[in-house]
Amino acid sequence: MLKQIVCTIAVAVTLFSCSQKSQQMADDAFLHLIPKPVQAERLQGYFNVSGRIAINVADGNAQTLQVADMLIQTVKPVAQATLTTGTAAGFTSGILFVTVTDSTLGNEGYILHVTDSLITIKAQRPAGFFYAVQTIRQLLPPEQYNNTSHKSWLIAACSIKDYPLYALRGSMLDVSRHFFGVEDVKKYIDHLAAYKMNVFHMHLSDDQGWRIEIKKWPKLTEVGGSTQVGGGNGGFYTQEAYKDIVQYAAARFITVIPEIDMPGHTNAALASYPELNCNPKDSLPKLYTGTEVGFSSLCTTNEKVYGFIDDVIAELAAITPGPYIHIGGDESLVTPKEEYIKFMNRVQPIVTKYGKQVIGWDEIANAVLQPGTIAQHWADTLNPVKAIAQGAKVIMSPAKRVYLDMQYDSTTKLGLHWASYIEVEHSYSWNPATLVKGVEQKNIAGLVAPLWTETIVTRSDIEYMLFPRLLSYAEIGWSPVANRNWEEYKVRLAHHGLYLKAQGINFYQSKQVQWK
Ligand code: TNX
Repeated sequence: MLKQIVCTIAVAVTLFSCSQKSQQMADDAFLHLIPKPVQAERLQGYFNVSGRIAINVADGNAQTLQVADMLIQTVKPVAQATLTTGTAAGFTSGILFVTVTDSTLGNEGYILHVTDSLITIKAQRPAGFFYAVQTIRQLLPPEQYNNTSHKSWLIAACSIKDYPLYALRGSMLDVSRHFFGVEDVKKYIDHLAAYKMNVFHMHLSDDQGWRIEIKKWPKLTEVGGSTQVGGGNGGFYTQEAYKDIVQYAAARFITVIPEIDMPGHTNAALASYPELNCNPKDSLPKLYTGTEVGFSSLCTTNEKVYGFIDDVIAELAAITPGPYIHIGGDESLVTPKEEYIKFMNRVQPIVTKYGKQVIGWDEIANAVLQPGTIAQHWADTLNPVKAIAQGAKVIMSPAKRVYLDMQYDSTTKLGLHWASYIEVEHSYSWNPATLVKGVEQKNIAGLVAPLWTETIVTRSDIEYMLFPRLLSYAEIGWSPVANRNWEEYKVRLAHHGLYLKAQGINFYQSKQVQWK
């Protein structure tokens, strides 16, 4: 008898402390969202994620149904959710997706209202629902990623209204210096999506490797794709593999921006086809596996080169549903300046002819920019001003703040430091709209953080350079400047470390942050 009573008390105490712990986790989760929402208010109570949950997507939109399905998969360890469509009237318990008209939300904003019985998500467009679901994932406890022993999860009751500051938010992966397969690329895309980024820029060609199949010019990949920095086997994406990546990204509301770098950074192409060189009778340049930059150039005075570019852009445009094609244009140190300008003036219309908007690294501002061309600022602070003077918008990728290949400090083993060391605070504490004189918020299309891969070989290397700085860039791109403050951010980041750990992500445990 006594034993029974003791046992009952013990179970009761365990249950109580268990639920207290769950409540504490839900309270914490609400306080530590990244990127920080525009408005967030805590309400009383908790939504219990367990048992059976009804999910209703009122308008039955196909993309929104896919988003709802992602939520169903997320809660699977603790709850069985079933999906219905049709009228939301009388729906008082479960999860409700409602399409609304509210221009303050734009295409990507959402309203998330959580009570103890009902989660209501409102958005104008499917992307808004997707971002609400990313917020819900952060409101759930970290063990969603690695533990199925819990019987239920709690979400703190709250009211959130949220939408992005900049239209384009994302990251670039250099798949030329080292090649990364489709699975690694999809993982990269997952990371961007989790932090509400919507652009994945693929640096598909450089001196060390050509990575996208072009059917009319097969040697680009057969020869030009056969190696990489350090002399490994390289690799390339077939057009089918690329389409698979594009589709995977699109399901996560991410636009792929493919880049073919030209006229410089083209050794892999030059080594594949004699006619791209100015002296085709000379022996072909050798494949290059080093890390120097600025030594190669397509022959800009050779007509055949423009036919080649037309073929490449035609095939790339046909498999790229997004509105942009990036034509590089950086560090063409051996192309005479006048030739560079003529070249860029000639290549831009090839891109627009195939219905795409041009993006180029900031040097492109020295040419005559076509309407719609965007300059991506990385180093020279006069170039973005020249672009703006021509009516162009700028993507901000300043090397000294957002290059993910920059080392954290002098002890970092991976990466480079030519632009700066970038510790976590340095990655966070700046404002794209005040960094460069003459570049204001209205001139900025967005923020893209590049990961160059001269020294990056494995998925674990990628994670170490991305995390936690990617989160800084996600927040800078999304959250209002007035909501951002390093002292407060580093507390949120410390807590968020639990989520990174639960996912097994190899992240840099900066001493600037008191990790939980
Ligand atoms: C500069 S940024 C480059 C790349 C290098 C990178 C290394 C830019 C447009 N060009 O070719 O990989 O630095 O940090």
